[in-house]
Amino acid sequence: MTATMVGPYTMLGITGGTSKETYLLDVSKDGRPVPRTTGATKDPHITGTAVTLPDGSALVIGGNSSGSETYGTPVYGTERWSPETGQWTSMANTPRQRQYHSVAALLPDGRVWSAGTSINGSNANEYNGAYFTPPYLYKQDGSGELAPRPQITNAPKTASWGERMTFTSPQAASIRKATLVRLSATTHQYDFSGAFVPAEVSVNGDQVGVDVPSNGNTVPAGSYMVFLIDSAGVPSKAAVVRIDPAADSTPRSTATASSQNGSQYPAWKGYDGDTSTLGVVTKSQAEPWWQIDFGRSRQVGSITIHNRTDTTTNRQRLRSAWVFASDDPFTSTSVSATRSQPGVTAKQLPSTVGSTVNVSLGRSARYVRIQIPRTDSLNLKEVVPTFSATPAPQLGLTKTSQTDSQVVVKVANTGTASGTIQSVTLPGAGWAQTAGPNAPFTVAAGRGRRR
Ligand SMILES: [Ca+2]
Repeated sequence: MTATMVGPYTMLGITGGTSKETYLLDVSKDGRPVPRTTGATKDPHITGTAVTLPDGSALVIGGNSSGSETYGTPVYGTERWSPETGQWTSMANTPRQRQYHSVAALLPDGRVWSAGTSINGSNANEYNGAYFTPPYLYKQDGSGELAPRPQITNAPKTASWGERMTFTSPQAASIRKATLVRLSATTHQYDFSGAFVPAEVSVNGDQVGVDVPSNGNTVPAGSYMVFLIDSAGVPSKAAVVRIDPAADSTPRSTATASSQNGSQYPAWKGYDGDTSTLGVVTKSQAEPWWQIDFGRSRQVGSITIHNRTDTTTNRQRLRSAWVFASDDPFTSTSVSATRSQPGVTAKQLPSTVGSTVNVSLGRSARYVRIQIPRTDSLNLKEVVPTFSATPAPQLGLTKTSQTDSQVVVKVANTGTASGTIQSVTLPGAGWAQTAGPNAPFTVAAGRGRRR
Protein backbone atom coordinates (compact mmCIF):
# COMPACT_ATOMS: atom_id res chain seq x y z
CA MET A 1 0.00 0.00 0.00
CA THR A 2 1.26 3.41 -0.96
CA ALA A 3 -0.36 6.70 -1.92
CA THR A 4 0.50 10.15 -3.18
CA MET A 5 -1.29 13.46 -3.71
CA VAL A 6 -2.01 14.12 -7.41
CA GLY A 7 -4.21 17.19 -6.91
CA PRO A 8 -5.01 19.68 -4.14
CA TYR A 9 -7.73 17.37 -2.85
CA THR A 10 -7.00 14.15 -4.70
CA MET A 11 -4.94 11.22 -3.50
CA LEU A 12 -3.84 8.35 -5.73
CA GLY A 13 -3.85 5.12 -3.74
CA ILE A 14 -2.12 1.94 -4.85
CA THR A 15 -3.38 -1.00 -2.82
CA GLY A 16 -0.27 -2.95 -3.75
CA GLY A 17 -1.97 -6.30 -3.47
CA THR A 18 -2.27 -9.00 -6.08
CA SER A 19 -5.50 -7.36 -7.33
CA LYS A 20 -3.28 -4.48 -8.55
CA GLU A 21 -6.14 -2.08 -7.84
CA THR A 22 -5.57 1.64 -7.66
CA TYR A 23 -8.02 4.36 -6.84
CA LEU A 24 -8.45 8.10 -6.55
CA LEU A 25 -9.68 9.49 -3.25
CA ASP A 26 -11.41 12.87 -3.43
CA VAL A 27 -11.09 14.56 -0.03
CA SER A 28 -12.62 17.90 -1.06
CA LYS A 29 -15.92 17.08 0.68
CA ASP A 30 -15.92 17.75 4.40
CA GLY A 31 -15.71 14.47 6.25
CA ARG A 32 -16.79 12.47 3.21
CA PRO A 33 -13.83 11.18 1.18
CA VAL A 34 -15.11 9.87 -2.15
CA PRO A 35 -13.16 6.97 -3.70
CA ARG A 36 -13.29 5.85 -7.32
CA THR A 37 -11.22 3.23 -9.06
CA THR A 38 -8.67 4.10 -11.71
CA GLY A 39 -6.42 1.85 -13.83
CA ALA A 40 -4.83 -1.31 -12.45
CA THR A 41 -1.04 -1.62 -12.25
CA LYS A 42 0.76 -4.27 -14.33
CA ASP A 43 2.50 -5.75 -11.28
CA PRO A 44 1.63 -5.84 -7.60
CA HIS A 45 3.65 -3.27 -5.66
CA ILE A 46 3.39 -4.39 -2.04
CA THR A 47 5.62 -1.93 -0.11
CA GLY A 48 6.24 0.03 -3.32
CA THR A 49 6.56 3.81 -3.10
CA ALA A 50 4.47 6.30 -5.10
CA VAL A 51 5.86 9.66 -6.21
CA THR A 52 3.98 12.54 -7.87
CA LEU A 53 5.78 14.14 -10.82
CA PRO A 54 5.72 17.80 -11.94
CA ASP A 55 3.07 17.15 -14.62
CA GLY A 56 0.63 15.54 -12.18
CA SER A 57 1.41 12.00 -13.29
CA ALA A 58 2.76 9.56 -10.71
CA LEU A 59 5.25 6.74 -10.42
CA VAL A 60 5.08 3.62 -8.34
CA ILE A 61 8.50 2.12 -7.71
CA GLY A 62 9.44 -1.34 -6.53
CA GLY A 63 7.83 -3.36 -3.78
CA ASN A 64 7.17 -7.08 -3.85
CA SER A 65 4.64 -9.51 -5.27
CA SER A 66 4.52 -12.31 -2.72
CA GLY A 67 1.94 -10.97 -0.35
CA SER A 68 4.11 -9.86 2.53
CA GLU A 69 3.55 -6.40 3.92
CA THR A 70 7.27 -6.00 4.33
CA TYR A 71 9.51 -8.33 2.33
CA GLY A 72 8.92 -10.85 -0.46
CA THR A 73 9.68 -11.56 -4.08
CA PRO A 74 10.92 -8.22 -5.40
CA VAL A 75 9.15 -6.31 -8.16
CA TYR A 76 11.64 -4.33 -10.23
CA GLY A 77 9.07 -2.70 -12.48
CA THR A 78 8.48 1.03 -12.34
CA GLU A 79 5.07 2.18 -13.57
CA ARG A 80 3.70 5.61 -14.41
CA TRP A 81 0.08 6.66 -13.98
CA SER A 82 -1.44 9.19 -16.38
CA PRO A 83 -3.98 11.67 -14.98
CA GLU A 84 -5.45 12.02 -18.49
CA THR A 85 -6.14 8.32 -19.15
CA GLY A 86 -6.03 6.87 -15.63
CA GLN A 87 -3.84 4.08 -17.06
CA TRP A 88 -0.45 2.79 -15.97
CA THR A 89 2.51 2.42 -18.34
CA SER A 90 5.61 0.35 -17.63
CA MET A 91 8.86 2.30 -17.35
CA ALA A 92 12.45 1.10 -16.89
CA ASN A 93 13.06 -1.44 -14.12
CA THR A 94 14.84 -0.38 -10.95
CA PRO A 95 18.47 -1.59 -11.02
CA ARG A 96 18.18 -2.91 -7.45
CA GLN A 97 15.23 -4.13 -5.44
CA ARG A 98 13.31 -1.51 -3.43
CA GLN A 99 11.11 -2.99 -0.72
CA TYR A 100 10.46 -2.21 2.93
CA HIS A 101 12.56 0.69 4.25
CA SER A 102 13.19 1.96 0.76
CA VAL A 103 12.42 5.58 -0.14
CA ALA A 104 11.73 7.59 -3.28
CA ALA A 105 11.34 11.31 -3.86
CA LEU A 106 10.95 13.85 -6.66
CA LEU A 107 14.01 16.10 -6.93
CA PRO A 108 13.98 19.80 -7.87
CA ASP A 109 15.70 18.90 -11.16
CA GLY A 110 12.66 16.82 -12.22
CA ARG A 111 14.28 13.41 -11.73
CA VAL A 112 13.26 10.86 -9.10
CA TRP A 113 15.62 9.44 -6.51
CA SER A 114 15.04 5.93 -5.17
CA ALA A 115 17.15 4.27 -2.51
CA GLY A 116 17.51 1.72 0.24
CA THR A 117 15.83 -1.53 1.30
CA SER A 118 16.24 -3.90 4.16
CA ILE A 119 15.45 -7.56 3.60
CA ASN A 120 14.20 -9.45 6.60
CA GLY A 121 16.43 -12.34 7.61
CA SER A 122 18.98 -11.89 4.86
CA ASN A 123 22.09 -9.87 4.23
CA ALA A 124 20.79 -8.37 1.02
CA ASN A 125 20.28 -4.88 2.38
CA GLU A 126 20.65 -2.22 -0.29
CA TYR A 127 22.78 0.67 0.83
CA ASN A 128 22.57 2.48 -2.50
CA GLY A 129 20.37 4.72 -4.57
CA ALA A 130 19.56 5.44 -8.19
CA TYR A 131 18.12 8.29 -10.25
CA PHE A 132 15.18 7.81 -12.61
CA THR A 133 14.90 10.24 -15.52
CA PRO A 134 11.21 10.51 -16.52
CA PRO A 135 10.19 10.60 -20.20
CA TYR A 136 9.33 14.33 -20.07
CA LEU A 137 13.03 15.17 -19.80
CA TYR A 138 13.78 13.53 -23.17
CA LYS A 139 13.15 14.72 -26.71
CA GLN A 140 10.03 13.08 -28.10
CA ASP A 141 11.77 12.10 -31.37
CA GLY A 142 13.15 8.83 -30.03
CA SER A 143 16.76 10.04 -30.28
CA GLY A 144 17.37 9.41 -26.60
CA GLU A 145 18.69 12.94 -26.21
CA LEU A 146 17.60 15.15 -23.37
CA ALA A 147 15.13 17.86 -24.34
CA PRO A 148 16.01 21.57 -24.01
CA ARG A 149 14.46 22.85 -20.79
CA PRO A 150 12.96 26.18 -19.87
CA GLN A 151 15.09 27.98 -17.32
CA ILE A 152 14.19 30.01 -14.26
CA THR A 153 16.77 32.77 -13.81
CA ASN A 154 15.05 34.65 -11.00
CA ALA A 155 12.41 33.57 -8.49
CA PRO A 156 10.86 34.80 -5.27
CA LYS A 157 11.94 33.16 -2.02
CA THR A 158 8.54 33.45 -0.36
CA ALA A 159 4.94 34.10 -1.32
CA SER A 160 1.59 34.21 0.38
CA TRP A 161 -1.85 32.90 -0.47
CA GLY A 162 -3.58 34.76 -3.25
CA GLU A 163 -0.34 36.37 -4.34
CA ARG A 164 1.17 36.39 -7.82
CA MET A 165 4.73 35.03 -7.84
CA THR A 166 6.88 36.42 -10.64
CA PHE A 167 9.59 34.27 -12.23
CA THR A 168 12.07 35.35 -14.88
CA SER A 169 12.61 32.88 -17.71
CA PRO A 170 14.33 33.47 -21.08
CA GLN A 171 11.86 30.88 -22.43
CA ALA A 172 8.82 32.58 -20.87
CA ALA A 173 6.96 32.67 -24.19
CA SER A 174 6.90 28.86 -24.29
CA ILE A 175 5.57 28.37 -20.73
CA ARG A 176 2.07 26.91 -20.64
CA LYS A 177 1.54 25.91 -17.03
CA ALA A 178 3.10 25.77 -13.61
CA THR A 179 2.83 23.29 -10.79
CA LEU A 180 3.76 23.39 -7.12
CA VAL A 181 5.03 20.20 -5.48
CA ARG A 182 5.80 20.39 -1.78
CA LEU A 183 9.27 19.25 -0.73
CA SER A 184 9.25 15.61 0.22
CA ALA A 185 9.31 14.04 3.68
CA THR A 186 9.23 10.39 2.72
CA THR A 187 9.50 7.21 4.77
CA HIS A 188 7.74 3.84 4.95
CA GLN A 189 6.13 4.11 1.49
CA TYR A 190 4.56 7.57 2.04
CA ASP A 191 5.51 11.18 1.47
CA PHE A 192 3.94 12.68 4.55
CA SER A 193 4.51 16.19 3.23
CA GLY A 194 2.98 15.47 -0.15
CA ALA A 195 1.04 18.24 -1.88
CA PHE A 196 0.53 18.88 -5.59
CA VAL A 197 -1.07 22.10 -6.82
CA PRO A 198 -1.50 23.22 -10.45
CA ALA A 199 -1.39 27.01 -10.78
CA GLU A 200 -2.49 29.56 -13.37
CA VAL A 201 0.26 31.30 -15.32
CA SER A 202 0.38 34.61 -17.16
CA VAL A 203 3.32 35.58 -19.35
CA ASN A 204 4.59 39.10 -20.00
CA GLY A 205 7.92 39.39 -21.84
CA ASP A 206 10.42 37.27 -19.91
CA GLN A 207 8.25 37.33 -16.78
CA VAL A 208 6.01 34.43 -15.80
CA GLY A 209 3.34 35.18 -13.21
CA VAL A 210 2.17 32.20 -11.17
CA ASP A 211 -0.88 32.69 -8.98
CA VAL A 212 -0.79 31.06 -5.55
CA PRO A 213 -4.31 29.87 -4.74
CA SER A 214 -5.96 32.02 -2.10
CA ASN A 215 -7.12 29.09 0.02
CA GLY A 216 -4.67 27.55 2.50
CA ASN A 217 -6.49 24.23 2.20
CA THR A 218 -5.64 24.13 -1.50
CA VAL A 219 -1.99 24.96 -0.94
CA PRO A 220 -0.93 24.15 2.63
CA ALA A 221 1.91 26.29 4.00
CA GLY A 222 5.39 24.93 3.39
CA SER A 223 8.27 24.91 0.95
CA TYR A 224 7.33 24.04 -2.62
CA MET A 225 9.18 23.18 -5.78
CA VAL A 226 7.69 25.42 -8.48
CA PHE A 227 8.06 23.95 -11.97
CA LEU A 228 7.40 25.95 -15.13
CA ILE A 229 6.30 23.59 -17.90
CA ASP A 230 6.68 24.46 -21.59
CA SER A 231 4.55 23.72 -24.64
CA ALA A 232 6.43 20.42 -25.18
CA GLY A 233 5.61 19.33 -21.64
CA VAL A 234 9.20 19.79 -20.45
CA PRO A 235 9.51 21.17 -16.90
CA SER A 236 12.13 23.63 -15.75
CA LYS A 237 14.33 22.83 -12.83
CA ALA A 238 12.25 23.91 -9.87
CA ALA A 239 12.62 27.07 -7.87
CA VAL A 240 11.92 26.42 -4.19
CA VAL A 241 9.46 28.94 -2.76
CA ARG A 242 8.18 29.02 0.80
CA ILE A 243 4.43 29.54 0.90
CA ASP A 244 3.87 31.44 4.13
CA PRO A 245 0.65 33.31 4.94
CA ALA A 246 2.67 36.11 6.52
CA ALA A 247 5.17 36.35 3.67
CA ASP A 248 5.63 39.52 1.68
CA SER A 249 6.82 39.55 -1.91
CA THR A 250 5.76 43.12 -2.69
CA PRO A 251 8.27 44.45 -5.25
CA ARG A 252 10.20 47.38 -3.80
CA SER A 253 9.52 49.20 -7.08
CA THR A 254 5.92 49.77 -6.01
CA ALA A 255 7.14 52.36 -3.49
CA THR A 256 6.74 55.99 -4.59
CA ALA A 257 7.44 59.38 -3.04
CA SER A 258 6.49 63.00 -3.58
CA SER A 259 10.07 63.79 -4.64
CA GLN A 260 13.66 62.57 -4.40
CA ASN A 261 16.51 64.57 -2.91
CA GLY A 262 19.65 63.08 -4.42
CA SER A 263 20.16 59.99 -6.58
CA GLN A 264 21.08 57.83 -3.58
CA TYR A 265 17.69 58.23 -1.87
CA PRO A 266 15.02 56.81 -4.22
CA ALA A 267 11.56 55.77 -2.96
CA TRP A 268 12.31 52.05 -3.30
CA LYS A 269 14.95 52.30 -0.58
CA GLY A 270 12.09 52.67 1.88
CA TYR A 271 11.08 49.10 1.04
CA ASP A 272 14.24 47.17 0.18
CA GLY A 273 14.70 45.14 3.36
CA ASP A 274 17.59 47.33 4.54
CA THR A 275 16.73 48.90 7.89
CA SER A 276 20.23 50.14 8.71
CA THR A 277 21.07 52.78 6.15
CA LEU A 278 19.27 55.94 5.16
CA GLY A 279 16.77 55.05 2.50
CA VAL A 280 14.34 57.76 1.47
CA VAL A 281 14.96 61.51 1.47
CA THR A 282 12.52 63.83 -0.24
CA LYS A 283 13.11 67.42 -1.09
CA SER A 284 11.92 69.98 1.42
CA GLN A 285 8.42 70.69 0.19
CA ALA A 286 4.86 71.13 1.39
CA GLU A 287 3.41 67.92 2.85
CA PRO A 288 6.00 65.44 1.49
CA TRP A 289 4.92 61.78 1.33
CA TRP A 290 6.13 58.24 0.74
CA GLN A 291 3.84 55.31 -0.01
CA ILE A 292 3.75 51.62 -0.90
CA ASP A 293 1.31 49.60 -3.01
CA PHE A 294 1.16 45.94 -1.91
CA GLY A 295 -0.46 45.00 -5.22
CA ARG A 296 -3.63 43.74 -3.55
CA SER A 297 -5.38 44.22 -0.25
CA ARG A 298 -3.45 42.54 2.55
CA GLN A 299 -4.35 42.11 6.21
CA VAL A 300 -1.86 44.52 7.80
CA GLY A 301 -1.36 44.17 11.55
CA SER A 302 1.03 47.09 11.92
CA ILE A 303 3.89 48.90 10.26
CA THR A 304 7.25 49.69 11.81
CA ILE A 305 9.00 52.78 10.50
CA HIS A 306 12.77 52.67 10.84
CA ASN A 307 13.63 56.30 11.33
CA ARG A 308 16.72 58.32 10.55
CA THR A 309 18.88 58.53 13.71
CA ASP A 310 22.04 60.53 12.93
CA THR A 311 20.85 63.78 14.52
CA THR A 312 17.89 64.72 16.68
CA THR A 313 16.80 67.25 14.08
CA ASN A 314 16.74 64.65 11.34
CA ARG A 315 15.00 62.11 13.56
CA GLN A 316 12.30 64.62 14.48
CA ARG A 317 11.43 65.27 10.84
CA LEU A 318 8.90 62.43 11.19
CA ARG A 319 7.20 64.07 14.20
CA SER A 320 3.43 64.33 13.92
CA ALA A 321 3.53 62.60 10.54
CA TRP A 322 0.37 60.87 9.37
CA VAL A 323 0.12 57.20 8.44
CA PHE A 324 -2.71 56.50 6.01
CA ALA A 325 -4.00 53.04 5.05
CA SER A 326 -6.57 52.25 2.39
CA ASP A 327 -7.88 49.47 0.16
CA ASP A 328 -8.47 52.03 -2.59
CA PRO A 329 -5.95 54.42 -4.14
CA PHE A 330 -5.45 57.73 -2.38
CA THR A 331 -7.23 60.37 -4.41
CA SER A 332 -5.33 63.39 -3.11
CA THR A 333 -1.81 64.36 -2.04
CA SER A 334 -3.20 66.77 0.53
CA VAL A 335 -3.10 65.68 4.18
CA SER A 336 -6.50 67.12 5.04
CA ALA A 337 -8.21 65.62 1.99
CA THR A 338 -6.62 62.21 2.56
CA ARG A 339 -7.65 62.25 6.23
CA SER A 340 -11.27 62.67 5.15
CA GLN A 341 -11.17 60.25 2.19
CA PRO A 342 -13.79 57.52 2.78
CA GLY A 343 -12.26 54.16 3.72
CA VAL A 344 -8.94 55.66 4.82
CA THR A 345 -7.51 54.95 8.27
CA ALA A 346 -5.42 57.92 9.47
CA LYS A 347 -3.07 57.69 12.45
CA GLN A 348 -0.74 60.44 13.61
CA LEU A 349 2.74 59.87 15.00
CA PRO A 350 3.59 61.56 18.33
CA SER A 351 5.29 64.93 18.53
CA THR A 352 8.52 63.20 19.60
CA VAL A 353 9.59 60.11 17.63
CA GLY A 354 12.25 57.50 18.35
CA SER A 355 14.53 55.45 16.12
CA THR A 356 11.67 53.10 15.32
CA VAL A 357 7.98 53.89 15.34
CA ASN A 358 5.30 51.19 15.36
CA VAL A 359 1.85 52.04 14.10
CA SER A 360 -0.95 49.55 14.70
CA LEU A 361 -3.34 49.25 11.74
CA GLY A 362 -5.20 45.94 12.12
CA ARG A 363 -7.04 46.29 8.85
CA SER A 364 -7.07 45.26 5.25
CA ALA A 365 -5.03 47.67 3.14
CA ARG A 366 -3.43 47.76 -0.28
CA TYR A 367 -1.94 51.24 0.06
CA VAL A 368 -0.01 52.70 3.00
CA ARG A 369 1.26 56.29 2.95
CA ILE A 370 3.39 58.28 5.37
CA GLN A 371 3.00 62.05 5.06
CA ILE A 372 4.31 65.09 6.95
CA PRO A 373 1.69 67.80 7.60
CA ARG A 374 4.00 70.76 7.00
CA THR A 375 6.86 71.90 4.79
CA ASP A 376 9.81 69.64 5.54
CA SER A 377 11.92 66.81 4.09
CA LEU A 378 10.61 63.29 4.67
CA ASN A 379 13.39 60.92 5.79
CA LEU A 380 13.22 57.25 6.70
CA LYS A 381 15.29 54.09 6.42
CA GLU A 382 12.61 51.45 5.92
CA VAL A 383 8.95 50.62 6.42
CA VAL A 384 8.26 47.06 7.61
CA PRO A 385 4.68 45.79 7.66
CA THR A 386 3.44 42.70 9.47
CA PHE A 387 0.93 40.67 7.50
CA SER A 388 -1.48 37.95 8.50
CA ALA A 389 -3.62 35.67 6.37
CA THR A 390 -6.65 37.42 4.97
CA PRO A 391 -9.82 36.04 6.55
CA ALA A 392 -12.64 35.21 4.18
CA PRO A 393 -15.78 37.38 4.14
CA GLN A 394 -18.61 35.74 6.05
CA LEU A 395 -22.21 35.67 4.91
CA GLY A 396 -25.02 36.70 7.20
CA LEU A 397 -28.68 36.07 6.26
CA THR A 398 -31.53 38.19 7.54
CA LYS A 399 -35.22 37.77 6.74
CA THR A 400 -36.60 41.27 6.33
CA SER A 401 -40.23 40.50 5.48
CA GLN A 402 -42.51 37.59 4.68
CA THR A 403 -45.92 37.21 3.08
CA ASP A 404 -47.83 34.18 1.89
CA SER A 405 -46.19 34.45 -1.48
CA GLN A 406 -42.70 35.72 -0.85
CA VAL A 407 -39.87 36.09 1.60
CA VAL A 408 -37.42 38.99 1.34
CA VAL A 409 -33.95 38.04 2.48
CA LYS A 410 -30.94 40.26 2.90
CA VAL A 411 -27.50 38.81 2.53
CA ALA A 412 -24.62 40.79 4.00
CA ASN A 413 -20.97 40.36 4.80
CA THR A 414 -20.90 40.06 8.59
CA GLY A 415 -17.22 39.17 8.88
CA THR A 416 -14.26 41.39 9.62
CA ALA A 417 -12.78 40.80 6.17
CA SER A 418 -13.65 43.13 3.34
CA GLY A 419 -15.62 41.73 0.43
CA THR A 420 -18.79 42.49 -1.44
CA ILE A 421 -21.62 40.05 -1.92
CA GLN A 422 -22.09 39.89 -5.67
CA SER A 423 -24.57 37.07 -5.99
CA VAL A 424 -26.25 34.38 -3.97
CA THR A 425 -27.42 31.02 -5.19
CA LEU A 426 -29.73 28.98 -3.02
CA PRO A 427 -29.75 25.21 -3.31
CA GLY A 428 -33.01 23.36 -3.74
CA ALA A 429 -35.62 23.04 -6.44
CA GLY A 430 -36.35 26.30 -8.16
CA TRP A 431 -34.32 28.36 -5.71
CA ALA A 432 -31.70 30.06 -7.76
CA GLN A 433 -31.88 33.75 -7.05
CA THR A 434 -29.22 36.35 -7.45
CA ALA A 435 -28.93 39.79 -5.96
CA GLY A 436 -26.75 42.82 -6.52
CA PRO A 437 -24.02 43.82 -4.08
CA ASN A 438 -25.39 43.47 -0.55
CA ALA A 439 -28.94 43.90 -1.85
CA PRO A 440 -32.03 42.23 -0.43
CA PHE A 441 -33.66 39.74 -2.74
CA THR A 442 -36.95 37.94 -2.93
CA VAL A 443 -37.67 34.25 -2.82
CA ALA A 444 -41.10 33.00 -3.85
CA ALA A 445 -42.55 31.19 -0.86
CA GLY A 446 -43.44 27.58 -1.44
CA ARG A 447 -41.05 26.97 -4.30
CA GLY A 448 -38.64 24.36 -3.18
CA ARG A 449 -40.16 24.21 0.26
CA ARG A 450 -39.91 20.83 1.82
CA ARG A 451 -43.27 19.56 2.95
CA1 LIG B 1 15.73 50.67 3.31
